Amino acid sequence: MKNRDSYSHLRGESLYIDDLNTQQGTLYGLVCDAQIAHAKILDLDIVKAEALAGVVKIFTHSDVPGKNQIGGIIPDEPLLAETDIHFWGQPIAFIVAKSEAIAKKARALINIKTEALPVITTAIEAFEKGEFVCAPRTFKLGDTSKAFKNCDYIIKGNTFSNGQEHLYLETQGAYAEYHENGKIKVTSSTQGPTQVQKAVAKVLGVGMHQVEVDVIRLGGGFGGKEDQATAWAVMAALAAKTLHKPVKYVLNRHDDLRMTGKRHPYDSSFKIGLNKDLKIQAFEATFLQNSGAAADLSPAIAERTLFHATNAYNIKNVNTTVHSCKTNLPPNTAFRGFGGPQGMFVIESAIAKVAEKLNIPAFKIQEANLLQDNDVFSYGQIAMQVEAKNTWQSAINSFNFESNFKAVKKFNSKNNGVKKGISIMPICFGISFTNTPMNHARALVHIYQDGSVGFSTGAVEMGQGVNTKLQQIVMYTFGLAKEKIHIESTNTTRVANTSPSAASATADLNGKALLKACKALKERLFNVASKNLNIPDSELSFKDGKVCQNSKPTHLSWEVLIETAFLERVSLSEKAHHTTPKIYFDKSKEKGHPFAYHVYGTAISTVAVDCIRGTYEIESVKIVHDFGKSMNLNIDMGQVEGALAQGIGWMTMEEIAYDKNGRLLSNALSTYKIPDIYAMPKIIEVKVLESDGHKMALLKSKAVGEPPLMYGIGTYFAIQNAIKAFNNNYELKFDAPLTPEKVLKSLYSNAFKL
Ligand code: LUZ
Ligand code: MOS
Repeated sequence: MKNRDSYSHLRGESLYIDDLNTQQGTLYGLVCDAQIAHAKILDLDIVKAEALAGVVKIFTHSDVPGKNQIGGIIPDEPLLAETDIHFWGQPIAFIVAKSEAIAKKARALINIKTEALPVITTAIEAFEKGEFVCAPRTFKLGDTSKAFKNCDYIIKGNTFSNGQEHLYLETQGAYAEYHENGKIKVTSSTQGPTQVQKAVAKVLGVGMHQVEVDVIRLGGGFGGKEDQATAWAVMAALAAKTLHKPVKYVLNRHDDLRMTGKRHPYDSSFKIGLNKDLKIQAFEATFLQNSGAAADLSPAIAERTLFHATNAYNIKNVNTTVHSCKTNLPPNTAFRGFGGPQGMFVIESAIAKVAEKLNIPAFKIQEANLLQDNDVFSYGQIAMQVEAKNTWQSAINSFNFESNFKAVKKFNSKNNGVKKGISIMPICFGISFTNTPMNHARALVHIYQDGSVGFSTGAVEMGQGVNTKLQQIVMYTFGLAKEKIHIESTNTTRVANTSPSAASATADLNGKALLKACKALKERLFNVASKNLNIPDSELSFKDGKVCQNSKPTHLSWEVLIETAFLERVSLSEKAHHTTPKIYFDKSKEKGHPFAYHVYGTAISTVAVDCIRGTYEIESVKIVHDFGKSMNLNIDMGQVEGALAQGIGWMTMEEIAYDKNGRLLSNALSTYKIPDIYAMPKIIEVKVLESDGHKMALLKSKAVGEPPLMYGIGTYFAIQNAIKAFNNNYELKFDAPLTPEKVLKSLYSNAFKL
């Protein structure tokens, strides 16, 4: 089945916040944010701005009736600044006016006097000064000190991976309405409707039952709207509640880029020890996460870095620590992979460094250490149904790795102007929210008396295709065509207390709840059919709108069955609740079984570097991916390709830059380069691993949203290998993104030493 939204997307009919028909009297919001990264607020003068014709009210922290607090994990983030400013772009006041243009004029009239304080922009500096948003975490397995004593080779190194801008096509935004009895309805572009509801209630000082949050769909989220859609929705709600008017606030791109957090930059160091047989004996790493000015999701993201610090390798002695360092940048946040990619970049760098020292290709070390069944992760989970070697071997065979590797060598021996590089990138990604209590979901299904079906879940459609997969569940269970099924918007009054759509787990969690509700209805309807047809339940099924006996259609249609059930006063509605079984994690020991399962895969990347210009082309990325039993290969392939593009962007070209005062320099698409069609590999080939899937995945169709992003890490190392082929004096550096500027410098670094 095609993505159910593709038709309306193509015709421009899909609705986003900015497309909603605004009601008469709608007012427009705009944030006035800090133009300094760290300061004391001495005076906030809004008099002139508020006097401007068309300005209705300017809200500051003192207008908040409840708590001026939106921090999710840790309450350390005011909605509107009070006495201090902690990052450039921090919201200080919320202007509400009759038009966006008036609000913008008013913003220029607000006068803020500040006293500058010292600014920290890097994790290293924050670490040295002891500035953190939360306590460090350490995962340990075995005894690294002891293991290092017996290693034949020990290598140390440092790495840096930069942040990444989400660049969802739809910027952040919300539309808030005042309803009777003081109820507030917010339509929000959020991955987490319940988080928005909770924060609105807290800031307004009302119960969550007074707040309804509705989500139609998102024009992309990528993690950027897991936590950071909240502030704007809360501000719009605050204004709607106070003014009894509808209030709309959609950020323009500049404001969005400046005010929102991004993927966390990481400064890391590693120590790795191997024996002559290339088996990794010990691995230590320290991760300095640049958390920004408030915790946001940083503690959870830090944790996932540790979970993925050994990627798809079995290492028996591990000691990894992460520090969440407090800087004066916008609070960094969830981004596809959620700290996992940052962790995996470090172990891959460590392996590449060892390979350089031993003068062997990195794949020999990777291959010698791949994870197998019954290996133990550093966090105590025992690896089962491991597909690391299967995807690796399948990639090597299907894509003729050995002959391609030789061909690259041969090419390089004959060409000087262009050098090629090849690399292999295995992945292993844990599926489940690492915070066990978040792994639950609910669904609500109504069969209407004419036989049509409407359903709701807590899943948010953000382009990933979850609504299509959910619709498939209903189609399969009831044997109905898609036209018979309507999926409702995600709404907190229909499905409550939801976890955000995140962690690649949305289809698994919500789909399993939906399947359960549909199955309960199916059983009930089988009873009705069995009585009316005089056929045992066990012989019944639904197909093509008919009740079937032993798979052959009977005279009884779905519509007549539903009408009969209705007249017999059988309930045609059902809700269900799903929680992931078995998972747990004990933070006091940092051990447990946090993931339902893992997703595996292997990518082979080939690049060609222009050794005069430093530019490069990614010739191909060929992947064997572990989809399980994919329930929709069109959608899943789209996820793999999209994630790969995003991973390549992060590793090779997307360069976030702040100046030393904490001002974002890469503040537009002219200064922040994201991959376009020309940056994409000329060939992308994705092969499906033949496997059994996993019973904890929806219909054994494994989660697919985040894992393939990490294939992009392979291109970093392929480019390095090409540089090395040109300049044998080059020493590998781990400083992502590997932009053409950096490539050019590397091609000639130490090259002409006498
Ligand atoms: N969000 C979250 C996530 O709250 N917890 C997670 O474990 C997670 N993992 C990946 C992406 N988002
Ligand atoms: Mo996410 S990084 O799954 O919101």
